[in-house]
Amino acid sequence: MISRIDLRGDALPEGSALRDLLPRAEFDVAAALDKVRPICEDVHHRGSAALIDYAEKFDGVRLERVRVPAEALTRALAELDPQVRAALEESIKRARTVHREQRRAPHTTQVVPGGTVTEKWVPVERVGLYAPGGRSVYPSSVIMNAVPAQEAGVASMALASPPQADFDGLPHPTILAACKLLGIDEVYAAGGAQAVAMFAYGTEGPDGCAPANMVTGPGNIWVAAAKRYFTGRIGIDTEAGPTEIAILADDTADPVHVASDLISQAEHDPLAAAVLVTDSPALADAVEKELAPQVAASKHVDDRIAPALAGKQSAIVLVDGLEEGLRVVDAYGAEHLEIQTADATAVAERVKNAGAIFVGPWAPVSLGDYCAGSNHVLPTGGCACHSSGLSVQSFLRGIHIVDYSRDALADVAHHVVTLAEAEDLPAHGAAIKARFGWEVPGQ
Ligand code: HSO
Ligand code: ZN
Repeated sequence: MISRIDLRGDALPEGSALRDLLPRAEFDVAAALDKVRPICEDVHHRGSAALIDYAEKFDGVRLERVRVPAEALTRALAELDPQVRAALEESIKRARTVHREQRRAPHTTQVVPGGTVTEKWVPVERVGLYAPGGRSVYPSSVIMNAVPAQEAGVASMALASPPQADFDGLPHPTILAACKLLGIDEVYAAGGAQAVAMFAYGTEGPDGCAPANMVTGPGNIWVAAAKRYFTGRIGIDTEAGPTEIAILADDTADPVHVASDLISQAEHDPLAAAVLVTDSPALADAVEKELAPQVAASKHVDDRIAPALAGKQSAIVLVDGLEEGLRVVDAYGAEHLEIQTADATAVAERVKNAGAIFVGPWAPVSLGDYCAGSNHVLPTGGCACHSSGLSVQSFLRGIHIVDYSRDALADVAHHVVTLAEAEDLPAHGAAIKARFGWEVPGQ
C-alpha cells in the first residue's frame, strides 16, 4: 500500500543528496509548454471565438457566451444548500480575520538628514482568479484566492472556471455561489490554458475580458504550463503541482489520526503525495495497519487514494530520531507539514521549510484546507524552500519613494560619481555633476 524508506543507521547525507533520497512526483511543466503555446496564441488572435471552440473541444459544451450572466450567480447562491452556505461564510470570515492583519503600512526610513526612502504598498490593479472544474470543484479555493486579493485592496477581480456540460455550460454552481458570497460578479466560463490566456491577453467584444496583471489559482498541468508561458507578462501565484502532506511523528502520535490525515490529501489526486517521517517503527507499523481499513472505507479509493499512496511520491520514512526527522522534513519542504510529536509547538518552531505547519493533534490539514483562517494555496514540489503561500503580500507591490534634499545629495555625490566611473558609466556620474555646476562636492 505504501513503501518504506529506511534512513536509519548511517549519517544522513547533506543538502540535495538528502532530497534525492526522498519521494516526489514528477510534474513536467516544461513538457506541457509545447501543447499550451498554440492554444494561448489562438486565444490571442481569435479571442472569445477561440474560447468557445475550446469549451466545445475540452469541456464538451457549445457556449453561446463566455461571460456568466449576473442572474446565474444570484440563482446559484439562492439554490445553495444552507449548510454549505454557512460553512463557506465561516471559512470566508476566518480567512478575512487572518488576512486583514497582513496588510502593510507604508514605512519611511531616514537614511541621512534630508534623505529618506519610503516603501509604499500598492495593490495589483486587476487579478484573474482561476478555479478548476471536473474532479476539483473547490469553492474553498475561490475563497483562498479571493480573500487575500480583496484584503490587499485589488480593485478589479474576475474569475474563470471551466464550463460544465451538466450545468448548461456554466461553471459549477458552488463556484458561482462562492463568487456571489465573495462579491465577485465578473465570471467567465473558461477553463485550462485558454482561461489563463484570456486573462493574460484580454479578449474583445461584448463578451470580452479586460487583461489582468496577475493570475492566481490552482489548476492542472495545463494551467501551470500556461502560467509559466505568461510569466513576465503577468504575475502568477505559483505553478501548483499535486498536493502534498508530510507528517513528522513520534511514538506519541495516534496512528488513527496519522493514517486519516495521510489519506485526506491522497484523496485529491493519484499523484498526491503522503509522506510519514518517524523515528518509531512501532508507529510506522500501526499506521500501515490502520491505512488498510480506512482506505477501503474511503470514497475515492481506486481512482485517487490507492494510487496516490502506492505511488513513488508517497512513503513512510524511518529515521533515527527527531533531529534526523527535522532534517528530512526540511529537505523535503512539504506543502503541508503536520507535527505529531511530543512538544509539537517547540518542534514546529525549528522547521525551516514548509508551505504551512500544522501543530499537534488538533490541527489537521483538513482544518487548514477550509476553516483555520490560514491560506491553502501553498508551494508544492519543494518550492517551500524559496516561496510562500498566497497572502495579502502576494497581491501587493512595494514601491520605494526616494526623496533627497540638495544637501543630502551633495553629501554623497562623490561616492555616486566614483561608483559610476568604476562601472564605466560616466553619464551616471554626469547626472550628479550637472546639478552642482559640474564640480562634485567632496571630490
Ligand atoms: N489541500 C488542497 C486544497 C483543498 N483541499 C481544497 C480541499 N479543498 C491544497 O492545499
Ligand atoms: Zn485538501
